[in-house]
Amino acid sequence: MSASMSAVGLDVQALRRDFPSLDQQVHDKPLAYLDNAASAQTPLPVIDAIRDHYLRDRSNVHRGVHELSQRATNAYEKARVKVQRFLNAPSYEEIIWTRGTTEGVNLVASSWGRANVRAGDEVLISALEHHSNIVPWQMLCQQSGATLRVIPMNQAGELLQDEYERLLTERTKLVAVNHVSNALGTINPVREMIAKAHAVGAVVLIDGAQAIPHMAVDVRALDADFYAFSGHKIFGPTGIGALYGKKALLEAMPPYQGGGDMIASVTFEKTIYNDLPYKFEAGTPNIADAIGLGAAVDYVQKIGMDAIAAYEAELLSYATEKVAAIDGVRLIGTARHKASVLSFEVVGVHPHDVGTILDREGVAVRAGHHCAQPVMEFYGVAATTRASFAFYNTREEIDQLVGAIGKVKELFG
Ligand code: C6P
Repeated sequence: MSASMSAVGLDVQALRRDFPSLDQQVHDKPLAYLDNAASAQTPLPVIDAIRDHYLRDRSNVHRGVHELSQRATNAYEKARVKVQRFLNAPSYEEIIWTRGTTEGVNLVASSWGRANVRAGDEVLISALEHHSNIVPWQMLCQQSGATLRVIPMNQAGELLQDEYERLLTERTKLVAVNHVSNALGTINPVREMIAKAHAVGAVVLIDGAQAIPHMAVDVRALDADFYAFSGHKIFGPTGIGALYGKKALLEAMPPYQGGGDMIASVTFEKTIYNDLPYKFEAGTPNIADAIGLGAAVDYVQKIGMDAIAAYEAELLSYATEKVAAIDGVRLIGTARHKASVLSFEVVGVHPHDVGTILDREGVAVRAGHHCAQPVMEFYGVAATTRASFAFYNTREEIDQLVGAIGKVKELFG
């Protein structure tokens, strides 16, 4: 085992060389990038895949008979199959390219929701949701006359499963919950939650934005009806993501948007829609970034999702112990099952001040409400400071974080 090998066998120093952006100074300090839950860094193979597309194959997809268009189409569709296999989805037809998790949720709320949700029905979300898994359902409920219900949580940030069971009734048409909370890091027991929802006939959407970079996701084993994620959280480009949906559901759903590529034929009298997945992909897609996301999926699979999860569990436990031991620091979110997120407050100091001082020490974190204002309200804070880890982070970077929090206390003590 080389000196840079972790206890679980990840050669972190070697992996870091794939991420040139990690190797820089910020305010004359070495960068400790601990804002991965917002956007992770991008490795060279992903950058190369995008570059290769622009250098060699740049053209539109599904439209040209010429060589460049054929090559671009092949690479683009190959990337879809990579995502399909990564999620263990039965068919490539069930993978729809989106701009990210937000668009995936909006697609389901607009298309499935408008076709299936009526006055008197209920949509069930949780107290842990990101705004993008709240607002589209609120909009749907306002339009349809349905009622939005919320699964409550405890002080640790765990959803109350008995309350969940109580809220599930024959009126529940859809359950939308995240796999991992972005504000607290709680891993929700989605497999069991999906089974319970199915028992009352409800359809389930899982917001996988924060789970996808940290653990193996198997949509078949979960029996998820819809699973949405974003490319930029899994070391891929921004502006691209994917939505998995069960074929039977997708086939029965009306299109989300109208335009080119989503049609089989158009006359002024009638349009026949294209087959899956293209029915949901109107207009020229984000070709280069879909290819980049395919490369990102290859990249993490090469490392191994289980190895990533094991290494990050070690890192989170080290960070939790170190940060919790600092006098005057309160951890926010202490669920038994957590992934890669450490939210905290330095008592008496505004998180924006904490974030700014940490930045001066080279430590990049997110300070704010994390687009999860109901979570902040639950804990009675306007915002938290959030450190979030990826497999390329190290114990030394966590020590740097701890030292920087010490600086905050020195300045505000
Ligand atoms: N959370 C964070 O710093 P988009 O913006 O569409 O890629 O992802 C939205 C989204 C949905 N669900 C969860 C659980 C998320 O964490 C996010 C994005 C970022 O926590 C940016 S707000």
